[in-house]
Amino acid sequence: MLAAWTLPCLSGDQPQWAQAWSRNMVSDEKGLADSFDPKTGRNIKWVARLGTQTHSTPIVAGGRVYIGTNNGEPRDPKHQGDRGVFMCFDEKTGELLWQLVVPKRDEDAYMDWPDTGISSPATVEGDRVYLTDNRGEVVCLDAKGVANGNDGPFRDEAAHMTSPSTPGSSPKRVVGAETHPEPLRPAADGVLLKPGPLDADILWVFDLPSGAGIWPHDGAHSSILIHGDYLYLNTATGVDNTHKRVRTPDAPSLVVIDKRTGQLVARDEEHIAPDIFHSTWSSPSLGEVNGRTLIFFCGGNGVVYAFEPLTNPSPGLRLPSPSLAGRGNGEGSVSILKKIWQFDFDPAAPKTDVHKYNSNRREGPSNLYGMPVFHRNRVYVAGGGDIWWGKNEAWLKCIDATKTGDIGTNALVWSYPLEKHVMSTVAIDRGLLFIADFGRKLHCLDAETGRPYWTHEIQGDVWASPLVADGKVYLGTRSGDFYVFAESKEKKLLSRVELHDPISATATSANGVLYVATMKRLYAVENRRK
Ligand SMILES: [Ca+2]
Ligand SMILES: [Ca+2]
Repeated sequence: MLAAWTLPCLSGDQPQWAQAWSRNMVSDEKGLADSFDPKTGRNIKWVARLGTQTHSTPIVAGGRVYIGTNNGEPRDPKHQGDRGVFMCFDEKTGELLWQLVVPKRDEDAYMDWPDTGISSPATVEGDRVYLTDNRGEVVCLDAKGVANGNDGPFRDEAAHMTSPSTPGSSPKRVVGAETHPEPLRPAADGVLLKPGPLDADILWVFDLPSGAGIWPHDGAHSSILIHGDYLYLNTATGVDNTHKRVRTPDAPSLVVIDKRTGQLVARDEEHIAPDIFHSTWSSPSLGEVNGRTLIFFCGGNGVVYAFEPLTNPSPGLRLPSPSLAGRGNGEGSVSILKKIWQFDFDPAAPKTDVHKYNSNRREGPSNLYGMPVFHRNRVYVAGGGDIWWGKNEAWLKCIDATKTGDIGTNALVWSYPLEKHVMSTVAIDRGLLFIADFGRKLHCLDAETGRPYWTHEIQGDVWASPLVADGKVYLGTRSGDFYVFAESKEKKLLSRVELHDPISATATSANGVLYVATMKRLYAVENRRK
């Protein structure tokens, strides 16, 4: 029975976003397609309907494909209206197996932006699926759903999926409104939706606003890193609805949660929050530097940090147990992450009163969206002015990860100016580095020196990261174009597929299949000529 419970992660699975845990956007998959055509079905294994906005990257594990989306095309008639949705498909057929449907935060639209759905990619280990949802809750789900029963300790799925808002009502979008994040209210009429076989089975929930004291802004985007028994994640804490005020100056930016219990066990104490220009959307990475394991993390203040990971407690040692109820962060009962170094990504930028540069496209602080990629004792970080509210300037920087303390220019190996704003994470393979920016350029550099080999003008803004797999570079853009380049020092465009709907997701490859998600569709692409 126990063996039947375990869903093994096959060697060709992709159970987390990018490589575990360097976050390098590369994959060892072989025999992938270099083009496909949804019109004729060429190289298409299956197509699944999503909602109408999909900003999450597909994750593949244990025979299932997971992706976050919205409820723009309801798959279950009982769930109507704007919701965060997280879908689980059968890897072979694309059949929808179950979905997590989460009501929106309706106290303030700026805490959970309308129609954006669940943007976070999942992280899967065995039969457990870890995810940050649109409400800023970290949830642990059963990969088998409720088909095998509603497992606990969490069994209140009915209340969790029932929205208190009346259908068709939209949350307040009032700049300056005095709101604060609130727990999910019970429905006014007291009637709860009834969980069915298509609904997710939640095992535990940790609410970041009430449990860790964060201020949700726009929507969480966290790719959870697992190290031993601990989940490391960025909290997506940010500014309020004015975009010029941080109301939770003591909020953590990086937290650690026990994967077994869903309890908060550690946090950073770097006082990052007051200087967060927008939000905290960059997920942590991990690497071994001269025999020492480090967690790398990009703060919303434009500073890159290295922390020592928590060591697993020996059996019998009691973990601190912060209160999950009420406000505050369980002060006194939560460990503080030990910092090894910090690197100011943009030393020339203003350091005080940063929010006065809101909407200034020429001058202001940097922030960081892409993940810090660890590769051969170096950390590669792309960042710069905020896409929506900040300066245009952006760079890719290569940092020496072997230093300690407040590491400045002496830790900077090289810096490469990007065209304009950047959300991508780098892909590094065979000495080549790929990244795309908002200047609508794909860049191929020498990873060692930062010297450019080539750039290519692409259609549309890039929210995704390039994926390098099988000697190819895959990249989708917000104009709905999907590009395939050769992984080569010489520029060679292999194909460009027009998918018409914008693409935010990074392509994923697993078990010989390439997954490409647009706003509305998930394509499983398979090379039929092999
Ligand atoms: Ca179950
Ligand atoms: Ca449950």
